[in-house]
Amino acid sequence: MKRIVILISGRGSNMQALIEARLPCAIAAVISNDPRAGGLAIAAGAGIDTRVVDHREFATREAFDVALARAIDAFSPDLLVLAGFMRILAGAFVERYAGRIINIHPSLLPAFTGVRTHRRALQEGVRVHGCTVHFVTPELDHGPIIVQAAVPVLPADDEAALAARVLRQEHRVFPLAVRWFLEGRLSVQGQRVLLEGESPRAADLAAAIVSPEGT
Ligand code: NHR
Ligand code: GAR
Repeated sequence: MKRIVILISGRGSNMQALIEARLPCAIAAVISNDPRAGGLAIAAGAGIDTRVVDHREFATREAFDVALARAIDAFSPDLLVLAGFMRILAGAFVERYAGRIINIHPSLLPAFTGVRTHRRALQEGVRVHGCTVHFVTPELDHGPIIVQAAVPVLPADDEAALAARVLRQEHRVFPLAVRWFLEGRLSVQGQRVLLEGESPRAADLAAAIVSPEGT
């Protein structure tokens, strides 16, 4: 059975969605860079090993990355999953797990890389927003895209309302993408991700994912 390690920084609702999806893998550990992350208690409650590598205890980003890699490697994961992880990782860290790190980002990449995506989407007046699951590469938020889900931006939306609508989609597509990885169905060709065995029926499914769920 494949092993995954999940990295979090906060609430951990995406991590929880992965736990509840009963994926065909062992969740070897949940690791947070912040000891206050609410997700740590959720993971512990589910019987999963937890660790904290507090970035504030390190003088440099490189030293943090090295300590984080050491904590991760103790669990020898096949896949590293960033679920609301809020620290930028240097190229050397990413290369160590090349092709084996995926992230969920709260925008339709390549729009709105970085943080505070919902606020910026509202400011820019976009009509469609969403989330992206992608492979992590050294260039921030620019790795090959595995799956996206779109939602409408409604006139009355504030940041919280829009974030909540996007989050519901995150909880649907993130377990789906991790499952595809675990099943060995994903391959990367340049910047494109191919899903093995994608049938016309699967194309219907993809269409359902990108169709707005309403409000
Ligand atoms: N690292 C690499 N090399 N490549 C990616 O694609 C990465 C990554 C690390 C994290 C997640 C990403 C997101 O989904 C992610 C993708 C944090 C920041 C950030 O600015 C930006 C993007 C992401 C995560 N972090 C600040 C920092 O100084 C701290 C911000 C804060 O604590 O609020 O590291 O959005
Ligand atoms: C999620 O919306 C995730 O996409 C986003 O933070 C939230 C974490 O929620 N990630 C980032 O912004 C990464 N920079 P969660 O802790 O409940 O999963």
